[in-house]
Amino acid sequence: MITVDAQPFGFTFDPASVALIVIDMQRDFIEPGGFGETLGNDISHLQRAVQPTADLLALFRKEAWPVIHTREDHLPDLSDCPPAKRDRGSPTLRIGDPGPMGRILVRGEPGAEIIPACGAIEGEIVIDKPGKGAFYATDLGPILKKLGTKSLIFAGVTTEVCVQTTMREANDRGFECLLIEEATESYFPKFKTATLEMIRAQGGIVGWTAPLAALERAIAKEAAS
Ligand code: C5J
Repeated sequence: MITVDAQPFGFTFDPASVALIVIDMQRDFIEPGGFGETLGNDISHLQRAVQPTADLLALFRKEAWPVIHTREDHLPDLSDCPPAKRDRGSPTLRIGDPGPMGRILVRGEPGAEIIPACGAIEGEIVIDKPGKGAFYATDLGPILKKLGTKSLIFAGVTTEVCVQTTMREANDRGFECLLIEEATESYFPKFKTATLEMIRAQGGIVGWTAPLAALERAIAKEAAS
């Protein structure tokens, strides 16, 4: 067993039943000229999560532990996009509209792809999800059951939306969840701070948070023992 120095207390996992889940590191959310920036968001906040997420991916690949990536996107005919999601508010661009990197959040379009620094390699699982949570309307549950996963380590964007929603879904399904603090970001720094606090409040009501270095130390300690 490996124990990470985490908040609100040590996060212990079995390397035989851990998986990494990297949420929505997509071009349209993160890259200059993408949908996120078009909406007026400061994408530099999200870019801070890129290198730590790449480092976390490298760590899992070195250990040969399972890696799952998600993408928030929709079928080209938008049949999996509820009108409540597409029509809400009065944005200049909506899901399915032509945007700076192809149709916004449509599967197969350039903007829906994962940024190259965090892209999936052979053998890794990529899940396309129509919702904010990665369990809703996807095969994630059966995939984790088949892998025998009990503990999930989380990274990705945005902290308070798709990362938090998926972590809560996972927590309700009985998974032990750890969010790596530098490997997640929000367009709104105060939302990231609040989300980390919410996750670990009340004795870890949703799960744990820890810096990447704490996970690296814990793995190195186990390897040396
Ligand atoms: C994600 C969003 N991935 N903020 N989506 O968090 O709409």
